[in-house]
Amino acid sequence: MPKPENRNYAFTDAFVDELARAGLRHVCICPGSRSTPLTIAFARNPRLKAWLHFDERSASFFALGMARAHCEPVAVVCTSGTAAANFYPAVIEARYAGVPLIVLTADRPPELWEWGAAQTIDQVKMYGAHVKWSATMAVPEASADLLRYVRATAARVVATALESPAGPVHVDFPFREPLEPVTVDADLNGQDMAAAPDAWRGRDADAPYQRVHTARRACDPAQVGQIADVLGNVERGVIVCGPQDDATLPEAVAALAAKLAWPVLADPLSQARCGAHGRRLVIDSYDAFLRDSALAKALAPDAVLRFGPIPTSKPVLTWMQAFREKARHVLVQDGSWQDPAFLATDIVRADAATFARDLTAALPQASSDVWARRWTDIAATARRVVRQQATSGDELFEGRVFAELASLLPERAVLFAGNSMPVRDMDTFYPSTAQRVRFMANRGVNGIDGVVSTALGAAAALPDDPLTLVIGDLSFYHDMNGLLAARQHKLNATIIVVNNDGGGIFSFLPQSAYPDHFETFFGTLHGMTFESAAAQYGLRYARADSWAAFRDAVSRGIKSKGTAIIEVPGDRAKNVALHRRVWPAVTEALKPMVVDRP
Ligand SMILES: Cc1ncc(C[n+]2csc(CCOP(=O)(O)OP(=O)(O)O)c2C)c(N)n1
Ligand SMILES: [Mg+2]
Repeated sequence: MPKPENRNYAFTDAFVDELARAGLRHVCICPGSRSTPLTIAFARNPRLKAWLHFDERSASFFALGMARAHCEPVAVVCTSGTAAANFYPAVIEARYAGVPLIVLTADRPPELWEWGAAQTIDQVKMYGAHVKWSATMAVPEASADLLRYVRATAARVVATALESPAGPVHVDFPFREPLEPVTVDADLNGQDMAAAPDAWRGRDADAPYQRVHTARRACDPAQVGQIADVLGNVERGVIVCGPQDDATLPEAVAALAAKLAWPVLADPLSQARCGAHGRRLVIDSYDAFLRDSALAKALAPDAVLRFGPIPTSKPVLTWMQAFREKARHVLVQDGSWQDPAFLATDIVRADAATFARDLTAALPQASSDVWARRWTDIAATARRVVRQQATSGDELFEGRVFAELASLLPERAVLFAGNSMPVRDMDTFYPSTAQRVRFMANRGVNGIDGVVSTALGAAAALPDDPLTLVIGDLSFYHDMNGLLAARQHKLNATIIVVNNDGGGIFSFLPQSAYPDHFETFFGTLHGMTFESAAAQYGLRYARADSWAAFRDAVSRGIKSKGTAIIEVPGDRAKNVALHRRVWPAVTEALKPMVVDRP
């Protein structure tokens, strides 16, 4: 490391050096003056890639998308004032989705707080309970002791962000002037750098200042044995997998399901629905068939083993609630608590994949698979009917987007679903396939904000895996600023905007029965189309007026370099009717399969 020019750079060079030693590879930087010591320290560190963004809200969601795609920390830097407040929505999503985001805000020094200094707000613990740790740094001094504190803080920031449950960490940096890298001899006078090389240059051989050894939580064998005793005797059990990003979980769950002979209700976002792992017991069409009350009753479980958050599908939750009195409900969750309906009778605080493997080893092989076969037979019929319903005729039915994508996406695709209807339609209409597809969405707090940026961050993180985003028009509009990153960073992505001219989801809700206010405040007709938005950001554009045009545009989008926007015109009222046509067709087809519980 070169000698720092002044006390600010002694701090920031050491901090950034230590973040890199702890494994940080990417930082998103927004322009500003007060943040100059951080910006320049990041820009000149050869081990880090800096991504420039103009808009802090988009920058922080982009960083969130990168962190989520890589399952590793990503940093984001801004100046003081409202710039830092623009990070807030992404910080909240990171907190609830368990994403390791490192938020670095520059600040005025304490003597200027609350004295009318420009661009100065209270940044001490400004993200409240939404970060795992918030540190306000000491004002920089160039001494060995303070640099050891800086290095240890950086190590702690990375470890804290990653420790389960992963999440955001905030560090506020008050800087006095000069902010630029001008040499100030007096700052470094009296310092014998050779006497404290660990502080000034970091530990030898690129070793981190502090290596943090964090264990994955596991249950002890006696606890695993107890749960194996309970579940091993149950025939009518199900495994339910909610949204999660651990790529090793699907295989572990497949082995566990095979041992128990239980079906696996796999949310696409659990990563267990599609892929090369064993999918024999994976149930994909539950959202359609658990709506049928006769069938739901006939399939009442005696035990539920649930991994992670509640799945997207409302019918699954309703079904679990309906039989809560009778079913032992084991919830495996590491870190956060994921039980909004208070269903759990047993809670396992352990890493999910580790526990799944330990439990598999402790269980005897189930003797019968009659129960599991019932589920897989029902699912196969339901899947066929759902597909038939979605793809018959040539209306531009929103759910069909996902049925079509299942045949269009290549191996190693990334499919990002916007909140509102896209994430729900993905659950209902994307079948289980052998293709490895990484499913993503911002399901921490289900915001329709920042979705374009999060998806583009994931595209930046995974440049070899073609990314497709399906997003509603309001959500797309909300983060059009985020499109700049696609051009600026030459990202490859296919963005499918389902433009039903407003909030389509509200037509499914009871508010739709109040016509005096519905269209104005919930339907929110806006009349926009997005060809000119694509032009503004220099992106390719296609309007899909037919399914043939859709397939053609998506295939071209996936194969071509750059980012394409494909607009699919929707009709909110028709969309509700088409969705509501699917469920009775499924019920009708499954009637012969309803066998009452003996
Ligand atoms: C930041 C934020 N604001 C408001 C909401 C409430 N909300 C949920 S869905 C929705 C409508 C979304 O419309 P669109 O993106 O077009 O999707 P569609 O419902 O048409 O599928 C709104 C406003 C939210 N989830 N997040
Ligand atoms: Mg819409």
